[in-house]
Amino acid sequence: MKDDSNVIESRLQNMKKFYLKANELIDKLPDSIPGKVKSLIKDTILGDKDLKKLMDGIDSHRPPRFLLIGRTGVGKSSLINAICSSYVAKVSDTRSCTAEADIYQCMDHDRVLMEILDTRGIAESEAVDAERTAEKALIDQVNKFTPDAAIFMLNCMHRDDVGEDIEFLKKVSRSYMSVNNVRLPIVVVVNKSDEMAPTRHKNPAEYPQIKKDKIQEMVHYYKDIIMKHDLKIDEIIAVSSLIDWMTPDGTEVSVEEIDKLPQQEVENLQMAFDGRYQIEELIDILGEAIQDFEAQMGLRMAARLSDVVRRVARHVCAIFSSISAVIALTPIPVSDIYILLVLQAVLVTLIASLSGREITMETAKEYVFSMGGVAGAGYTFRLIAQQAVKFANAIWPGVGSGVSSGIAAIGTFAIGISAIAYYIDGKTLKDAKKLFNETKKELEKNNKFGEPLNLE
Ligand SMILES: Nc1nc2c(ncn2[C@@H]2O[C@H](COP(=O)(O)OP(=O)(O)OP(=O)(O)O)[C@@H](O)[C@H]2O)c(=O)[nH]1
Ligand SMILES: [Mg+2]
Repeated sequence: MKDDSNVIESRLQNMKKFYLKANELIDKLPDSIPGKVKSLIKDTILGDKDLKKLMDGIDSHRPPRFLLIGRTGVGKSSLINAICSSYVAKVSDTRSCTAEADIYQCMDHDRVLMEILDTRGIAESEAVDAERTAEKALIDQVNKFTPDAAIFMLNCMHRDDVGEDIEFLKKVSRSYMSVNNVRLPIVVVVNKSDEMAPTRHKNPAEYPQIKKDKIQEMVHYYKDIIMKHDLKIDEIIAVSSLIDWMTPDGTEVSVEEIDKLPQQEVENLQMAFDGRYQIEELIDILGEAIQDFEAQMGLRMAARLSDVVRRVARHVCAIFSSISAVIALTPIPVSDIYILLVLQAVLVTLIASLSGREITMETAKEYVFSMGGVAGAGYTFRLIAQQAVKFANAIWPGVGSGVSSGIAAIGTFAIGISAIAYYIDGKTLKDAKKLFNETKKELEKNNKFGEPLNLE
C-alpha cells in the first residue's frame, strides 16, 4: 500500500512538472503564432486560480472534515465507504463521544482519509428539554470540529419529515458563521436511489429513465421543503451508496457480518458488486463546496489509491473546460479554434503525465485530431492554424470561425474524458473516441454548460 501511495504521489508530481513547464511547451510552438497569442494561452493556463490551487494541493493536502447529519440507517457509513471505494476502518477519536455525535477518523492502513462528525439527527432525541441541551452541546461540538462542509443525508425511499433536522442545520449554520466568519457549505445527499422502483435495476448504467425520473422527483420533493424552511444549501444530489463486499476468496459478506470480522480481513475486503450512483458527481460537488484547497485535494486523495489519479484528472478536465469557455469569449487576433486546440493539447499532455507517461505537444495534438476523425499524421501546427476551421468542424460540427463558449467547454471536457480512458485506463483509441462522442452528446443534451449551444 505504501508503494502504491508513492506511485500516486509521483504521478501527481509528474503532472505538476508538466504544468510548470507549460510556458516552455507553448514557447516551443511554431513561430507563426503571434507572441501575443502565445502569451494569452500561457497567461490563461498559468493564471487560472483553480488549476494553481490543484497544483499547490499536490504538495500540501489534509484529510477533509465533514459534518454528517442523517437518521440512523440512512446510509452515512455506507456513503463514506462509497466515497473512499473501500470498506473504511473507523477509529473513534477520544475527543468525541457524546450521546448525539461521534467523531472518528476514516483510515486506510496508516493513511487518514477523512474526519467525520457523525450525528443521527436531532429529531431522534427524546424529551424536549433533553433535546435542547443536546442541541446546544452538538452545536458547540460542530464549532470545535470546524467541518469543511456539512453533508445532510436523506432517504430516497420515504418522505421523511425532515423539518426539525433542517431547523437544526440552520442553527448550526448560523453559529458556524458567527464563529468562523464564513458560511458552512451544505450539500444534501438523497441516498438509496437504487431502491427506487423498478428496484430490480441495481446497476446504475442500466437505470431506466422512469427510475431516474422518480429519483429526480424525490430530489424536488426535498428541495421544496428545504427552500420552504429557507435553508441555504450548495447543492442537492441523489446517489446510491450500494456496494456488496467480499473477501479475497470471493465469499460475499453482509454489512452485519463485516462488523464481526477481524481487522486484517476488513482491510482486505473487495467489491463484489458496485451499485454506486453519482458518487463521483457528489465528490465533484463537495470539492467545489469546500473552500480550503488543502482539504479539497485531501478529498480527492481519499479514494482507493487507484481512483485518485482518475479523480484528479477529471478535475483537470473540468478546469480546462471552463478555461475554454472563457477563451471562446475573448476576442483574439487569430482563430480562437486554434487556441482551443492548443489548450486541449496541453490538457491531454497533463492527463498523459498523470498516467506516468511523457508525451509531446505534437502527440497530444494528434490525439485531439484523432478524436475529431482527422488522421492528423504529419500535420504541423502552422497548417493547423490555417485549416483550423476545417479541423474544428470535425470536432465541433457546425461552427464557423468562432466557437460559442458552451461548445468550447463541452468539446474540451469530452476530449479530457476520452484522454483519461485512453491514457489512464488503457482503453483503445476506438473506445476513447466512442466515449468522446458519447460524452459530448450527453453534455449537449443536458446543456450542461448552461448557454445556447448554436448547434446548426
Ligand atoms: N440499497 C441500498 N442500501 C444502502 C445504501 N446505503 C446504505 N444502505 C444499507 O442501509 C443500511 C444502513 O446503512 P449505514 O451506512 O449503516 O447507515 P448509517 O446512517 O451509518 O446508520 P447509523 O450508523 O446507525 O446511524 C445498511 O444495511 C446498508 O447496507 C444504498 O444506497 N442502497
Ligand atoms: Mg453509521
